Amino acid sequence: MIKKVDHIGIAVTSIQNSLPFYEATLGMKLIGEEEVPSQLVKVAFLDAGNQKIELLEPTSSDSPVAKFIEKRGEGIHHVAYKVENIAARIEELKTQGINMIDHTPRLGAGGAAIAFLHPKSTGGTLTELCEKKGNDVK
Ligand code: CMX
Repeated sequence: MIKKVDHIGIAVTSIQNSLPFYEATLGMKLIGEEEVPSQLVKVAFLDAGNQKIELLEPTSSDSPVAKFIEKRGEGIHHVAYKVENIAARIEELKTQGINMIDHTPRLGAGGAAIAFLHPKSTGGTLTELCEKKGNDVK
């Protein structure tokens, strides 16, 4: 089912304040930044080799990321796995009793089709399926 880890999402209060650690200290290249209005977040993707790091900054206090930071503080928010044929993968997971947050794929950052699995169904880690046409990293 899983092709690879696509990215790790990290909740931050400010992308601008967090970037120097990833760019200057760790030496990662910034791939791009964009706003995802449907998720009430601004994101920045960094190249971590064969995977990416996604910094997530809430744009509203109603954002799931704002609630996460309020409850748990900044830090790892989700792990996203690259899949093919995401709609079929969602159906497979449902038949295995997984509680899907998204029952159909929706549009995520970078034009990817995404769907989240509820952390209560995954042993505590918010998990994302991600399907993107074309090649990895970028
Ligand atoms: N990882 C692990 N557990 C999490 C979590 C996360 N990221 N976010 C919430 N939880 C846990 C909470 O700690 C809480 O656990 P307890 O009941 O044991 O206290 C439980 O899930 C419910 O949390 P809540 O604060 O009451 O929040 P909600 O139920 O309202 O929402 C969730 C939780 C996961 C359903 C919601 O955050 C969601 O739909 N997330 C998917 C969408 C998303 O995160 N979008 C932002 C990223 C978008 C992108 O990458 O493009």
